[in-house]
Amino acid sequence: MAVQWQNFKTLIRDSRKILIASHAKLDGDALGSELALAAALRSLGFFVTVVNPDLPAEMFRFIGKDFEEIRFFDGTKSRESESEVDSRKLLSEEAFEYDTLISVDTSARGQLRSISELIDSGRMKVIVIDHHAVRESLSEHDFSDSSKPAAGCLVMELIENLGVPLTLRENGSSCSIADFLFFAIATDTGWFRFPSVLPETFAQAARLTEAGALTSRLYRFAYENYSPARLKLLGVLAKNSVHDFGGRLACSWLEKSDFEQCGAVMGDTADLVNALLMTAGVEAAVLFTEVPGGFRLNLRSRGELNVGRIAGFFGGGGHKNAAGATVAGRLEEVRRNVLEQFKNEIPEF
Ligand SMILES: [Mn+2]
Repeated sequence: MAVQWQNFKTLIRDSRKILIASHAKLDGDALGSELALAAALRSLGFFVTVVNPDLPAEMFRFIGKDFEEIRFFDGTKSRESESEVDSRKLLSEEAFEYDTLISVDTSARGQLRSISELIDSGRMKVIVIDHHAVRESLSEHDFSDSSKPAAGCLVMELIENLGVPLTLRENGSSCSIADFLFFAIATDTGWFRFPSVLPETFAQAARLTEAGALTSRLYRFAYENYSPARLKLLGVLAKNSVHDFGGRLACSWLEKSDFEQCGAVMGDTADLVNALLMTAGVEAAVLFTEVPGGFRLNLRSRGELNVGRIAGFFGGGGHKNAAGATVAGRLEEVRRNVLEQFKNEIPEF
């Protein structure tokens, strides 16, 4: 059933100060949805602050002014040389001045970290806008729809319902609402190629493009932002790749010496595992990255193959198609154990 946005308007009629929050490890959907919603609600006269459990990745710096203004409530070091933020202090002294909290792209307490204390306090109205299939019930005011490929799709419906123009750009911001929403939807759908994409997703993308979203510029910021060191690391990953189970499983590894040779840092490995899915016939991929005492596993799969269970076996976690774990031991031993799990998990493999 379509989300009843009319009820949202009624809900916030008496709100004055609104917090917008999302999950830890912010992705493009979380960030784009938050910033679009914040701009829209501010244009309607609300006082709005975006808060998050941790820092957005550097790749999101292109959003400019808004990037600097995002607040953190989880005791993480705030950007650059600013001092450590005491989340509890902020939570008690400042956050409670807000009367409404809107959680976008998550309804999981664990993902909201200390922000969930605001919800549990019962001192503010809580509204959820999420698209994940598995959800906790954080609030009776839930505007979620798991048929949507991105939270940005829901936030866009809401903004259009509120009558705020998608072309709106706040003073000093480098992005319009259309840019934020396009970034949210495009990144959460792998630039419109995941099976979650619906005909209406393209219709939404068309409206955002009409509203002036800088689509190719956004693509560049999302995916063509490698450092030279990261590109070299990708080369090592490709060179080290091996295929097992008749080409259905691709593995590769990056050792400490590889990082030194490439001049790369741990953050340069983000999403590199996906490159292993590029070979024909591959159904799952594992990247082993050396960490002190062992290896970090990044697992990916397609379709029904559940790498989340494999990560779970090693004490990690994640989803069916994307998961991670850290395993102690030497590379050969860790790799052997992981292959063993693939054998157990998928007998027909
Ligand atoms: Mn999302």
